[in-house]
Amino acid sequence: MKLIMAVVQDQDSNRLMRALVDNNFRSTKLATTGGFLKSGNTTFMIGVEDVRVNKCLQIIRDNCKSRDQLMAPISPMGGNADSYIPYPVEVSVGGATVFVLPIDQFHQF
Ligand code: 2BA
Ligand code: 2BA
Repeated sequence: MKLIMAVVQDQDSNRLMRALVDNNFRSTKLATTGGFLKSGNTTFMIGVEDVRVNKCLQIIRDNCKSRDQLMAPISPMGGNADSYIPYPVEVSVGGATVFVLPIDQFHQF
């Protein structure tokens, strides 16, 4: 068994969750925050049998889009002036950042 952890954009999360349910994958959705943009994103924890990992990855790929997002200028107020960015910067976010971890044990009590 593997644990798939997928960080996706909030806009894609409902569609992805529906697709996972439709394909009989069980998951848990967490509200998370990206360290760089400091804005909300969504992390899915999906425990899957080894033989279904590729199918799950395919579903994530099909349901998560990459988007450009503007990063607001960082105010120097109260902070280090070295980190001041005076203009908005466009960054490309997602589709999905996915980790596949081995599961040592899986219990449901
Ligand atoms: P939920 O996904 O909201 O599922 C709640 C309960 O609904 C499940 O209880 C199960 O009895 C039933 N259920 C879920 N998916 C089903 C399906 N495809 N067909 C039939 N019945 C289904 P639990 O199995 O005790 O799970 C409780 C919660 O634990 C789940 O909430 C989910 O958040 C998490 N979870 C369970 N298995 C998981 C897995 N493989 N990966 C990630 N999270 C899991
Ligand atoms: P954030 O950390 O808010 O990052 C959003 C986007 O900003 C990133 O998109 C990337 O394009 C850009 N970015 C992040 N750090 C950067 C840096 N040091 N310099 C320049 N640009 C940077 P994605 O790479 O698609 O990542 C989307 C979200 O996935 C991230 O949100 C973070 O929550 C998560 N993530 C990405 N890589 C991760 C990792 N190695 N470990 C844990 N979480 C990760």
